Amino acid sequence: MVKPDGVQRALVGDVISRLERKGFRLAALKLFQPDKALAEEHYKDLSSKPFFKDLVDYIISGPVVAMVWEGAGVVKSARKLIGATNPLEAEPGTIRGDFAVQTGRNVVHGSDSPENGEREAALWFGNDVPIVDWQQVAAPWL
Ligand code: RTP
Repeated sequence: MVKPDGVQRALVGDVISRLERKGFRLAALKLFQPDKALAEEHYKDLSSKPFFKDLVDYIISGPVVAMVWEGAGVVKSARKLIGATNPLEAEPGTIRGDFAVQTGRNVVHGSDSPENGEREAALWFGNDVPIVDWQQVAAPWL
């Protein structure tokens, strides 16, 4: 997901481009304004954290871009491309390392397991996730 700060800063294209160039396949995409209930459910594992309210306020502060990406090892690899949670600790060359300075404004979210990816896709797109099943004709090994 491109978080509201990423959308406001016109970084959507760059985030998509990095995942595309790596060799992953975009399977679903949606720009929308999340509500509080959805943000709270998405981050429910963090509900006891002191920053939870600020996190939810941040996620609902504007439109986000939810995406489903497919490809071998995509969850682990996308987390590497995204970089550390604290952008000041994220390596240069990662999305957060290149574009952010605050943990509370770190541009993107990436699912931390395939299971959570499926849970989050159902949450953000609805149970019938509109996955487009297609092949990269120019690079069928992907
Ligand atoms: P995400 O879920 O957004 O991809 O981030 P993550 O796995 O790298 O980090 P996680 O621990 O799951 O935290 C989720 C988001 O909460 C905000 N956060 N703020 N100390 C803080 O103020 C703090 N810690 C985390 C960040 O926006 C983080 O991405």
